Amino acid sequence: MLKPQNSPTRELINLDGLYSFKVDSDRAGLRDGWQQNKLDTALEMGVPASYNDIFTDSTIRDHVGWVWYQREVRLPRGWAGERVHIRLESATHEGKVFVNDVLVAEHVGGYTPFGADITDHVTPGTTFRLTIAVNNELTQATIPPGSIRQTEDGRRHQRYLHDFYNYAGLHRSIWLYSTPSLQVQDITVATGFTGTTGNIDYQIELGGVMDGPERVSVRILDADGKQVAAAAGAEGSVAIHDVVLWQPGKGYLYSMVAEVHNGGKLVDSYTQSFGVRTVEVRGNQFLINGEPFYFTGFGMHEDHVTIGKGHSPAHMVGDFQLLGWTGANSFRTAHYPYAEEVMDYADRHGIVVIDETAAVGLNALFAGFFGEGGKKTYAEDFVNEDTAASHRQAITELIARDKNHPSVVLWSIANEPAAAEEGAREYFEPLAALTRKLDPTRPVGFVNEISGTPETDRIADLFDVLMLNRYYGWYVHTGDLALAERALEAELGAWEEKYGRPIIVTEYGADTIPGLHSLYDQPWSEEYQAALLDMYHRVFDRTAAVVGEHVWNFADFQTSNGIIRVDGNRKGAFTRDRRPKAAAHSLRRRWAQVQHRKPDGQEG
Ligand code: GCB
Repeated sequence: MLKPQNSPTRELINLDGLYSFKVDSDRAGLRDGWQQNKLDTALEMGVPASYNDIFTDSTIRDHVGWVWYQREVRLPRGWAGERVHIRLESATHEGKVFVNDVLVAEHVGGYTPFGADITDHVTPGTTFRLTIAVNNELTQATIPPGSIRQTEDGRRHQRYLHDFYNYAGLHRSIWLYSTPSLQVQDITVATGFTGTTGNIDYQIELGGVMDGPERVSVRILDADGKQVAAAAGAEGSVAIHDVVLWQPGKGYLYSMVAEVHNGGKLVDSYTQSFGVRTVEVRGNQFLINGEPFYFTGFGMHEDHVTIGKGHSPAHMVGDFQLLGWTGANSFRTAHYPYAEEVMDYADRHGIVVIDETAAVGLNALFAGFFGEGGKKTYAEDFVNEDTAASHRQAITELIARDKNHPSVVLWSIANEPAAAEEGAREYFEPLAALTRKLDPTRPVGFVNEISGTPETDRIADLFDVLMLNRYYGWYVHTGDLALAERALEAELGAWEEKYGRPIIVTEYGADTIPGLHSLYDQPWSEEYQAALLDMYHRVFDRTAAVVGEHVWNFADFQTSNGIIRVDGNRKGAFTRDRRPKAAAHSLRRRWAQVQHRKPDGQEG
């Protein structure tokens, strides 16, 4: 799935900004066809952003159901004869897009793009009414899953089994773009190298009306725009001599200009960037370009004050600066695909990414927090065939969007599913196979929680890498780092011995209130957070199979209301407004020694 772009044959208009906004409290909008008229509302809402923290009215923040966005859009006169498309980078969790009265696109899954060819519904040089309905409901059939209950006083309440606030709305950009009727629809690039020669296998998919004989060709440009290779055909291989590899800390990118000619005339042109690199798991090592790679960094969240999960270029650059400052060479897109701009930035700056689907909370253990102890995960009333279908869609859409990003070195197909329960293998075996089929070039993993021990886990062998979230010293052996250290070392040792595969500890950390200090091992203090991380690092340094450390979390983030969270999850090395806690400084000291390659453009 190609990101829209401007090119010699395509034009792109950004539709971000203010929209009329209406909350559908009575669930009347779809029934009454709100798209047919100007929305009856005085509210306005900025796009992109979550709407939840924008308004002072708590019924908007807590609303469960549809909200509606609307604006007028003028189509350029010059687009006559072109195909016109609309694309939403995301609508969390479900979106319906109307052009004037007509439903042109609908999509479930809050973190991946969708769109439609709207040519037949619009007229160049005139305006149309764009209406977008967005639903934040999570059910057994969605990824992530959730359930809706009626409160005693008749309100609808959304429950979910994940530890981040259910922010909703139009979190990412909206685009209007033109293409020729015969167009490049998809490009897949796979790279390798032998000695100093890069080998690029590519595949180009055309769409639209073919009036033959189309001629497809590619030109490869280096980072300075100089042509270094070329080939003809919609599928093939090209060699790049004296190749410059994409490396952690050095995000060197080439461009593949894919062109379609017909009768000597350029019909379509699309430029796909890519990096030449390899990824491989060998024994207990994770290799990038044939060299052992050690992950330093964080599980993150798209989460900021006011805008919630809204993408903001300035906030994004700020977060990458802080990653560089701590010496992080990588991060995990916990617990959903991030905005594609984030992946592009990581590509350009040589930051390594573990790319995760939104499959978080597939675990009855967490239902216990809501008084539903004893529930089974893989059962008709919870993770069932509908969940599996949405999960397949989530994996398919993630790979379709992110397959050409060199920064992505590993797919994480779920966070903390029930791995030790009956039914886990039957559920995950086909999903692991699907992921490998869709992308044979990258390793595949899932993120395991503590009830899946080396003895009880039923699915670890289906995956290439062990990704473990462990909270010894926090949820287990709280405040006792000595016992925590023993337990952690014993468990990591058991995984190492049983599987001989690389282990990335994808979460470890402690909630910490900035400014709370203690001489003792006191949970919530800044000293305790730093001491806990130090303890983990001692164990990692003694365990050969550990190839990565991702602290939970990069920054404090918002959660739903609950008595174990104080204004959100406070395990950040940075506060929610991105000030360093003591732990951020100690991570910076450690990672300066662990990794020597700094991301491009970052102050060391
Ligand atoms: C986890 C989850 C993460 C939570 C974290 C915590 O295991 O993967 O989403 O936020 O624990 O802090 O409890």
